[in-house]
Amino acid sequence: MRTVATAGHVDHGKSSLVLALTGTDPDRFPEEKQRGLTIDLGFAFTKLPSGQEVGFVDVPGHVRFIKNMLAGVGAVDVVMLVVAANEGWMPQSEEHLRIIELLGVRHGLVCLTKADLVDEDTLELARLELDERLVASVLGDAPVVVCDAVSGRGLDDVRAGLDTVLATAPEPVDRDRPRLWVDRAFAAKGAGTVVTGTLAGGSLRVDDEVEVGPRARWARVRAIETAHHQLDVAAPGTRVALNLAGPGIERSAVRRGDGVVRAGQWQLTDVVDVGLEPLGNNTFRAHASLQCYAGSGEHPAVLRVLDAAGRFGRVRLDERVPLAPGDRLVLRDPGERDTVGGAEVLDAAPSGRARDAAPSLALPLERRLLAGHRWLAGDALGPRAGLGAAQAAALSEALVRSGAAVRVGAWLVAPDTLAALRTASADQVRAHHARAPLEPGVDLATLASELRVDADRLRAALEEDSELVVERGYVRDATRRSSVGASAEARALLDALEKAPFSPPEPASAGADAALVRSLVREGAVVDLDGIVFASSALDEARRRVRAALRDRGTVTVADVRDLLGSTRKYVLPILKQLDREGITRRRGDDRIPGPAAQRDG
Ligand SMILES: Nc1nc2c(ncn2[C@@H]2O[C@H](COP(=O)(O)OP(=O)(O)OP(=O)(O)O)[C@@H](O)[C@H]2O)c(=O)[nH]1
Ligand SMILES: [Mg+2]
Repeated sequence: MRTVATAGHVDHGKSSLVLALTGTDPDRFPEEKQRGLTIDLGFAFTKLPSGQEVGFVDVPGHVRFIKNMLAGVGAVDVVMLVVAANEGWMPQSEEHLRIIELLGVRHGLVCLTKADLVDEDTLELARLELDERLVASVLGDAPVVVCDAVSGRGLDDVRAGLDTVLATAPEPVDRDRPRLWVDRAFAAKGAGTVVTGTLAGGSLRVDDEVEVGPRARWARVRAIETAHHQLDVAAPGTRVALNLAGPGIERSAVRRGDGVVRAGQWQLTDVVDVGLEPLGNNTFRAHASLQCYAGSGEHPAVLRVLDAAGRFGRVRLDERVPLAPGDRLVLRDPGERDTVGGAEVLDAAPSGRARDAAPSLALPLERRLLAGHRWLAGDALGPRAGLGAAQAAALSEALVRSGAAVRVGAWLVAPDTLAALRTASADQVRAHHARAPLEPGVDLATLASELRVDADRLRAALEEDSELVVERGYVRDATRRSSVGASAEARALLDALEKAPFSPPEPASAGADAALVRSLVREGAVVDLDGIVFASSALDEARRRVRAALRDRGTVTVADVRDLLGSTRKYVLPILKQLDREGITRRRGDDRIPGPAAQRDG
């Protein structure tokens, strides 16, 4: 199935044509029927002579309801522009055509209707005017059909024309990234919440898990319906009604303008960087409050122009919607009630400052993303680039192969970014080694915060760096000897020693050989006192306790120290001899009194 939206000035006969073609009156509401005026979108289906199924989205022509018109054309790629022969080209004929162009619609059929109301000369004049209006537009080559909905004149030509246009227009794109902009949401009796819209970008199937933005609720597609029959799979381009099931998917939580996307595939965003396309002689003010139309939604938005030439802008929306590069927005001035222009999304989640953004926005998509973000998580590439998984994988391959990006852990990084980070890290680490030669290196988290990068990225960046080594949370120069204390054997010995600090086991009984003990002594993790190996922390603790006792009592015996440490003479004697050497204690007969270093740091 394909979907076609109507367009054209109020009262020009759009709904009448849809009714004549489908047998369904798209004006659903009593007020619409009463006033003979379309207020909100209407929907109808038919089968064309070729067998092609087509769904119509019938839009209102009145300028007051342009918001609803925009909601209807946001996801279609073919239009039927309707102009009444008796009135000719009117303001919303023009505005609708411009909107269609801004949205990137390239295909359509033009119907010159109400032909029964004019004579042949007037009809001919109307045709000429139409040609003039259309020639430089996207509908310059579109077939023009003369018709009227009263006598049925030309209706077969309209059907044939639609067939031709749909056959020439490219199939709706399928990137395996379905998105449905909700144009209606209602509670169906016994079925929960139903949303309708024109599916684009990929297929959806029953049981798919979807997110319903902006509130990013999770839901399951319970059923899909189109033209009153059930589908298991809906292809892009189809008008569908989705029955959604899930916690929090009550009717009130879903509105027109929401996006339904496959879970995890899209960037829900309320800030986008765009390329600006002012309409005619319009210009965008440097700072402007505008109405922004994205998909089927209308959003109060603030536009900030990013460059002197007015080519780029940053748009802040009132809420988060699923957007990707290539999406087109329409910007209207709520005060002037006028379409100022359009915008193409270039970056759906800009991370840098607005005033720095313009240069990278001028680049083609792949380079733009890297230039704008420096680091791109592999699984974010699809949402950021607006690509399905397979295409995103191919893009990341191509970026790496061309040298535009380097794979670092789970990220793609611009080579100059990586090089700069490594250089800055090396500088900091060497400075640290010079300052603190006994320390194993710089703490990774500290280094990361100094370099303003997150620790995971830094770790990944340094993993394959030949100059630096990350070990036990420290970054050190690769040319410095690795710390023995990091080994499992060393850890086992230290654990055993620390468990019984003042009556430590023989290192051999903890599985440590003499070489390991020597290395640990060199690193300062253990001390060897007359052949007995203690953890350095044990000696520190003994020092502390003996000092404290000397302060209290002025003198201590070997037996006192033995009790102080809960140990035996065998271990206490070597400790006291060490304290004598350090000048903390001094022998006097059988006692120990404070040595010259007793009060230092005590
Ligand atoms: N004589 C004649 N009248 C027509 C024709 N098509 C529509 N009309 C009448 O024109 C009026 C407007 O027709 P609609 O189809 O409602 O026009 P519309 O473009 O849908 O109007 P909006 O949705 O409000 O923009 C109605 O009174 C129709 O009966 C036609 O081909 N010939
Ligand atoms: Mg109508």
